Amino acid sequence: MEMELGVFFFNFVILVFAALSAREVEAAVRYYEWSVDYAFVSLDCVEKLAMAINGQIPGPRVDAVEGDTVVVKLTNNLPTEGVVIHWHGIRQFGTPYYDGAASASQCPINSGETFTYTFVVDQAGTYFYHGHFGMQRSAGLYGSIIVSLPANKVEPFHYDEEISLLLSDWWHKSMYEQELGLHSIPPRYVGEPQSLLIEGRGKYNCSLDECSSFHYNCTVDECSTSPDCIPCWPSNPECDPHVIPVHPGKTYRLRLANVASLSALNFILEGHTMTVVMADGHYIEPFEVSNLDIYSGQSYCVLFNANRNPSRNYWAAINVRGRDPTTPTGLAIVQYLPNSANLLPPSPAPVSPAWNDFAASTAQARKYVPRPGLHTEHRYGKVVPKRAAGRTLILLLTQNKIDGYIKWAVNNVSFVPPATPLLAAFKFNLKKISSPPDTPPNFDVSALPAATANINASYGSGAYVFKLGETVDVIIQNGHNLNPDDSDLHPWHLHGHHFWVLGYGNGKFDSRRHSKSFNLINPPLRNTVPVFPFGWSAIRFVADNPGVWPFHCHIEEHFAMGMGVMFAEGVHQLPKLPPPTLGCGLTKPTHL
Ligand SMILES: *[C@@H]1O[C@H](CO)[C@@H](O)[C@H](O)[C@H]1NC(C)=O
Ligand SMILES: *[C@@H]1O[C@H](CO)[C@@H](O)[C@H](O)[C@H]1NC(C)=O
Ligand SMILES: *[C@@H]1O[C@H](CO)[C@@H](O)[C@H](O)[C@H]1NC(C)=O
Ligand SMILES: *[C@@H]1O[C@H](CO)[C@@H](O)[C@H](O)[C@H]1NC(C)=O
Ligand SMILES: [Cu+2]
Repeated sequence: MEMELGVFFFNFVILVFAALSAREVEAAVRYYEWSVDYAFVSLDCVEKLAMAINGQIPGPRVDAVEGDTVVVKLTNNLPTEGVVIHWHGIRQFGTPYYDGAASASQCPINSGETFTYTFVVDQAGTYFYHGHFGMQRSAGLYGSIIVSLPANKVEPFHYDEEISLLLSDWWHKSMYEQELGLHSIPPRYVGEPQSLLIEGRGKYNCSLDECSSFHYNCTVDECSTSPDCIPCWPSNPECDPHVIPVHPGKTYRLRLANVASLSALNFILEGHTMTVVMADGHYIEPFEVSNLDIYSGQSYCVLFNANRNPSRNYWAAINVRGRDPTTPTGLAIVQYLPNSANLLPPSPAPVSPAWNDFAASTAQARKYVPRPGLHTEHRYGKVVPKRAAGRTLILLLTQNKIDGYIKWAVNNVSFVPPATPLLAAFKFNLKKISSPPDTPPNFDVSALPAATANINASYGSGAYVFKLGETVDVIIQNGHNLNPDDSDLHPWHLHGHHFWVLGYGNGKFDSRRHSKSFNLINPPLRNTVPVFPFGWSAIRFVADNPGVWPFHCHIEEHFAMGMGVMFAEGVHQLPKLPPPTLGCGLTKPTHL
């Protein structure tokens, strides 16, 4: 144990020193101690088993200033399972082993163990963290990371105060039932969420008692004497709507992030226009919206002025996009002070554009362009390489079967998380790691994607290996589900990088025709990009961050069913791995 602490301390000192010398501004250390536990929660009034950090869902908010070092000492108090936390949008330059992705960057933190994450937040913006082992994010393991500008820098827009909101979806079945259901024959899909949550609050109608298991006005005490009863109690303060107090006339910066398991969301601030100013931590040319699409894994900053009739309150609302919704609108209350928080807005729940209006969604996705001249002093401010990439991957997304199980596959390979974290496997050369195909087998531009006779795919746990500094283009090509007429929307997220979005298109990607349409003038930098049904999305990044970085669909269920790949870069320049990140699979001491 002493030895482990020594290693942590060593890394810690190096990091703070590096941050100081690079920026010549005093960087602080933000220290957190967290305990991960199971908890009975009633976020939408219906009680269920979930995972909480320090008893909270969302977990504690991480607040830091650009250049600070965040230290999170995490104790796993889950009695029977491991845990990891991923810091979504933080690139972990020099610390790939603290990225918090099971099977990629570290071994799961075992039950009863304490592990300390130490990393620099090098770019101001709105980020979040979440569980990245199995489907732990959908169990409630998530929270906000807010990185502010240091005192010597100013935002390129004005606001008086700021508010952060995590948006998500919620099921009454536990994560375990959901996961086992997906891995069953026939599959038991999780279905649409029962509720949508804003800052971990929703409101299920307790009278909708499909299976007579929970009852209106049934408290925990009453249920304890009735074995088939699940508490659902609408006046339970735990499921009171989240309240956003505002002062009339002031301008607010709203930090939004979608941490949903499944749902693409559309956010509305009733009666208020929003000006979008930041996407995934990058300043963008401001534009106004009345409703904002936000895909799982994405974050935005929007400004609004509390300039409406102050005698009433208003709804903040989220609706499902991209899937035929059966889930009611998720609602929070914008409280115009000094009105009471209990003053319900007099209007019905705000309505979003039709769930399948993909033309509207694509048009909004295309509106994001970077705000020029900002952040140029930083590593992330560098311009997009204009020359053709050294390596181009075309990743075809299909739904397949393996031994009768329904899976998602990328170029016919369905990802299975390996027991040995790939970072350690490369670092110590522990095993032969397979390379999945760069392009889909039998990819013919004249045919529709994945019109394959053989619906069977294969399992894989390999990685794409890139040379350090190589420019990489990835075309994510949507195919179809087992039903050939059906294609889902998939938000794709890359760890360790922010990538340039070069373009979106419908149908099949034709490199000769479509690469000419790439935006190489001012493509936006992001870490999560939607891939629309039967469409493609093209991204570019530079493989300049030695590590192993998951690139995957941010839908929890899809990644659990194999929809992801691993990118390994600079594998001969990997840093020393802290011993506490090891200990599983082939990294057991007997193998080293
Ligand atoms: C809740 O569901 C019941 C039964 O379907 C319905 O009568 C009632 O109007 C619903 N309440 C609300 C607030 O939607
Ligand atoms: C639930 O309890 C509240 C408070 O005791 C009561 O006002 C309400 O009528 C009850 N609703 C039902 C459907 O029993
Ligand atoms: C797919 O795999 C199943 C066994 O899991 C097998 O019965 C079937 O023949 C395979 N299909 C093809 C086209 O190979
Ligand atoms: C996909 O993988 C399966 C199982 O290994 C194989 O039978 C099939 O031919 C592959 N399909 C293509 C297009 O390579
Ligand atoms: Cu997906």
